[in-house]
Amino acid sequence: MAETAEEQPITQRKNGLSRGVSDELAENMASGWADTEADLRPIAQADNTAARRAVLSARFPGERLVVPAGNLKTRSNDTEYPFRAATDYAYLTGDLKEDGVLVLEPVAGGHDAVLYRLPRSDKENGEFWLDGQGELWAGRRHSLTEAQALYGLPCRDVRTVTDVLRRADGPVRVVRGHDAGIETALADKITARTDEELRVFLSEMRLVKDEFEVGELQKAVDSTVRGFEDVVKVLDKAEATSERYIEGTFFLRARVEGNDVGYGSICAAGPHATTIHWVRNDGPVRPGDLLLLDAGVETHTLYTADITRTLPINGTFSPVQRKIYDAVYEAQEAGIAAVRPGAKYQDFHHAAQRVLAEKLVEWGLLEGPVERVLELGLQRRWTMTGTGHMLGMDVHDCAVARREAYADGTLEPGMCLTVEPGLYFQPDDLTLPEEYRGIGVRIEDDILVTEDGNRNLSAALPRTSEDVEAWMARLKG
Ligand SMILES: [Mn+2]
Repeated sequence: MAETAEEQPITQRKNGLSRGVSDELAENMASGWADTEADLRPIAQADNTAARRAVLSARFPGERLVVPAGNLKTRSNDTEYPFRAATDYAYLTGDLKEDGVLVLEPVAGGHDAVLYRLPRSDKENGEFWLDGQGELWAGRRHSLTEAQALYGLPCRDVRTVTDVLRRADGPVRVVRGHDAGIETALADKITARTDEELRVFLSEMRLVKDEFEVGELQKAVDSTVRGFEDVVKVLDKAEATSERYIEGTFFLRARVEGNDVGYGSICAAGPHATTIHWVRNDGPVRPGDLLLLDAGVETHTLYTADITRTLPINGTFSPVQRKIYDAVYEAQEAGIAAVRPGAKYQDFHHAAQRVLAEKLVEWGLLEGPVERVLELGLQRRWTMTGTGHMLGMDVHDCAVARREAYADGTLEPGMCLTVEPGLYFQPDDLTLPEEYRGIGVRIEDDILVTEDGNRNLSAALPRTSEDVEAWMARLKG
């Protein structure tokens, strides 16, 4: 609960600011500040978030639904990790600040949505300047009136929410994993099973993107395309330093045009490209090797791109690099062609895997026939991963959707997924001829399912080996 001057001074703040504060200074700091209340317009997606809340409301009539934003997490001592709002909370409100809680209160005919949020800092009791998270230190927050205008929701002080929820009767569900305080307050009213149903429903809601979301995904992709161009332009600087130069270059674009990167950038030069989740990015960048760059800008509304290109660092593929690259390209073409409304979700995976299995048999790395290879999954020693995943606010979006709705489901217009086949020949794989070892290739694009097929949102980046070389020559020239 809010502390007030009458109850108790703020003494246990981690920055120790309250030590040695005279009454005169306390009184001085409490006043003399201008009223800065602003008249704000609704966020661009206010109508979309309202429509999403209406869908959620219809699924759980008569039940109180609690969706927390999450809290700051300590990195060390008194510093915190950068905050990233919980996806479900951001999806339903558009708000991205810490400590918020969306509550859908059941009423006749649906729900009333209330957004609980931190208000402006209290200046009277010193919170404003004595608390390390007070506005004087951490920056101005929106007032509840401003937040109400922005998000189109009645806003209340979040420091009252646990009491409100504890006092309330009737069934309640909470999205778990983000706010331990809320879960503790509701401990005797919630069950893991019913809460999981809420989480699964929200994940499945996000399978089909609305028009606003598709626009944001395109923005994320467009920024990512520029980030890839930035990287090609500074490859010589990466050669002089390490993969970190590539990571830093892409990150600059992500921070300037978006909120952040949507996931840790994979900047994998040479044999590192065969490590699927290579995020250490501390290796050398050598001419003659390939660079596998898997990165995505996250927009200010938290939609992320997820794109991979595999580039010859010196600008030209060697014959064996080109052979492997062209095979992966052919597999990706087959995968993308299988993305259309009405297709089974797994069709694009099977289409891409078949091409790769054919190539591996053709090169003598696997014994045919191809049908037997596919049946036994023998190609997976070198294809390793699934061929893609849903994409949205989370890079692996809709991750808790039920199998029948996602992996065993059917594609619909508005779904967005990655198609990202690859071949990964480990440097220590003794079953391979030496010339293949240490080569990893992945090509990944972001594909929107449309009414009559699909649209490649990342088509602005070249994909064929010839187009990649021409594009690099132009940027480096
Ligand atoms: Mn991906």
